[in-house]
Amino acid sequence: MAARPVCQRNISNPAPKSALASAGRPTGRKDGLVAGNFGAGLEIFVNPDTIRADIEKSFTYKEAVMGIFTKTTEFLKDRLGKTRSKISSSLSSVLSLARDIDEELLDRLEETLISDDIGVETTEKLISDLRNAYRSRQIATTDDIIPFLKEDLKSYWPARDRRLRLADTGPTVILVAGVNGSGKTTSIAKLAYILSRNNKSVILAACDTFRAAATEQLTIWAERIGVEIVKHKAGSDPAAVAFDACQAATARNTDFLILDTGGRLHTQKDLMRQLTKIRDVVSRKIPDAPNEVLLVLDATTGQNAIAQARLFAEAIDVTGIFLAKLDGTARGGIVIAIKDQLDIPVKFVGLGEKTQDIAEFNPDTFVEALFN
Ligand SMILES: Nc1nc2c(ncn2[C@@H]2O[C@H](COP(=O)(O)OP(=O)(O)OP(=O)(O)O)[C@@H](O)[C@H]2O)c(=O)[nH]1
Ligand SMILES: [Mg+2]
Repeated sequence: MAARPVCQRNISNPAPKSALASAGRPTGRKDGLVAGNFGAGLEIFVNPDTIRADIEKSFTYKEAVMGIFTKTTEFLKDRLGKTRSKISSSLSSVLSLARDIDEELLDRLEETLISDDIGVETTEKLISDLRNAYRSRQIATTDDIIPFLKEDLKSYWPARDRRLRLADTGPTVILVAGVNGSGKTTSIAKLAYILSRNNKSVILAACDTFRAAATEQLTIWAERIGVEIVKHKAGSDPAAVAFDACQAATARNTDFLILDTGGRLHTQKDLMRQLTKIRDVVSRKIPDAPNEVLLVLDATTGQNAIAQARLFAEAIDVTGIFLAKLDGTARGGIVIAIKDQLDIPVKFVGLGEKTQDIAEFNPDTFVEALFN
């Protein structure tokens, strides 16, 4: 069996933070141990160094979890090749014709950025910033334009939480949703692969019982990756699968439970009803779960992906987007349009069909990879 990291216990066992919080009011010391008053006359002696070390480990753990999805700019450049060549060729064709920065050039740049799927609102903001920078002599020539756009774009994503939300105690539950074919099952396999290769225990739940092949597909991934799967017969109640999976994850102190869901039902209403039913079962079984509701969007569908996100967000509290298939499209600018139009952070991007082809979304690396 693979060695478990020392910090493992912080997700499986009661959080050290809450231990310290409940030990809250120190009531005395004995042999170097601090006594905490737990109320009702109950006093427990704990070693403060152990608690402190535990807390430090828990922070390290949380940071380590996101670090494992990091990819280099070179990797992203390679996978975003289609978008990159579209953006760079359209920008260079506009810039190569211009000698000075003037209103005509700014108009042409605006058209180009919109056609690169960057979104109307963001483009207008970029152009206005560019105009102000020119007027204030922050930039002087057309050579300054791309470096300026890059820096301006990077600042466009606020430092809001793009990290995976982790449970303080017990399993971290990730509910994965999205329309059929968007890339849910493959994206789940990618998450499970990276997590399990980093010594986190993972259980997958096959809640897409509508299509028999869906459970089969997830089973194959689970076997390949070497993680457990909870599944029922085709046609059974997806909420019952979720129930059993929560039970298994809690009983086994699993680090992550990831639930795959159906993307197609008789009607859109049925689909949303099923999703909220699964979510309700999960939150009844595990406090604060699901910690993350990840919506998988297919980047190749452009604006349609944004319309889908709105529908899902109306039905369920979507906490993050997994933007799949960014490698297969020249429409990578959609990440910027998503920022424009939705109040949901892109947390992960899918960059190929293999389990390793996943990266956490990092604006700096992304912008560097998009603009040469
Ligand atoms: N190039 C590329 N292909 C991807 C990526 N993610 C998924 N795919 C492919 O997209 C297709 C659909 O992926 P699935 O994971 O089956 O999608 P799903 O949302 O689970 O589909 P349903 O279960 O039918 O709702 C498969 O052929 C995947 O290999 C990606 O990041 N890049
Ligand atoms: Mg699927």
